[in-house]
Amino acid sequence: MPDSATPPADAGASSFLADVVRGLSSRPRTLPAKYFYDERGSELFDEITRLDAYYPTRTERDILETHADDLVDAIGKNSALVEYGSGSSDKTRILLSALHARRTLAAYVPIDISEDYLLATAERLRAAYPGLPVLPVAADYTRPFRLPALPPETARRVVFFPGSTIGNFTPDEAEEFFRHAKDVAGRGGAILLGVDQKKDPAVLEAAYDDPEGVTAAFNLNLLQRLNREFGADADPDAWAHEARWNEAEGRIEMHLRSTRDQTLHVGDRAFSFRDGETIHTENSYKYGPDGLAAVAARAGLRRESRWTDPRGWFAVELYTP
Ligand code: AVJ
Repeated sequence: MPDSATPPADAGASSFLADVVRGLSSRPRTLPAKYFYDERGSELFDEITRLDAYYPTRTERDILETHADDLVDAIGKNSALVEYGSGSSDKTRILLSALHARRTLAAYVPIDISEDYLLATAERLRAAYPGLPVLPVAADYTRPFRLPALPPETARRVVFFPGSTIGNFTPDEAEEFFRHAKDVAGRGGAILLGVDQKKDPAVLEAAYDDPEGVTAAFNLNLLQRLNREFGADADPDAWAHEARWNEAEGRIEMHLRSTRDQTLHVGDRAFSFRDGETIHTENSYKYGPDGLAAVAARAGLRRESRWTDPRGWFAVELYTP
């Protein structure tokens, strides 16, 4: 992934529209989950992480807090922590506090697509951790990007990918992700990530279809985003949120189900939907205890350590080349 290709300034918007047209033209119809996160979507996701039903964020935080000392040891001395999709760096503060207390971190490199938010967060972190080099990179980490120059004392790079975002990838895509992350980490480096675990489907379905309706609003926001950005004419009342556990694939799927026959106009395109037809908007893969390690092994990575909560609902895992 690290490379020099610089996309043109409007590449973001035009590839979004191209992805939308491609996804709505294909069968089954799909929209890529990465487009959930405009400003409204990011707010809704923040709200999701505070829901009673949505256990992953809270559980991962508990794991990081409980095992902070072990994690600091595993990350090692003079590491540069490179976080993919850092957002508010909220959970990372648990690690940063533990690492900074021992003055053992060489640099923190948050990577995020939303530049304003990233730079504001970087400023707050510099204030919270005086002396820590915070080196933000505004980029889509699924595209080529370049790492900034790291302080000379940097001994290794540790890629941090929390939140079970890896669950949005199919196992093949996750393998591909591991190959790229392995390149970024380099020899002597490591990958530290959070991965949600298989559990009672009732717990999973509740986490993705909360009684408060926040996840439904998050899913529907994708259509409203098309209305805002491309003048589409989606009627939010004509679409229903759906979360299903797909046992065969080991994933929670989110869909938007058309509640009537209708035509959706996006730009100069028209897409017809029958009553009950769905747009598949997200996969959230859940792994068994050794499931992700098997995927990583295909990318030439070895699992060094694994930390989990008492119920085994979520895991934080460390991989090395
Ligand atoms: C941010 C991809 C980890 O899959 O749990 C939350 C996104 N979707 N509720 C997840 C999400 C619906 C979340 N990830």
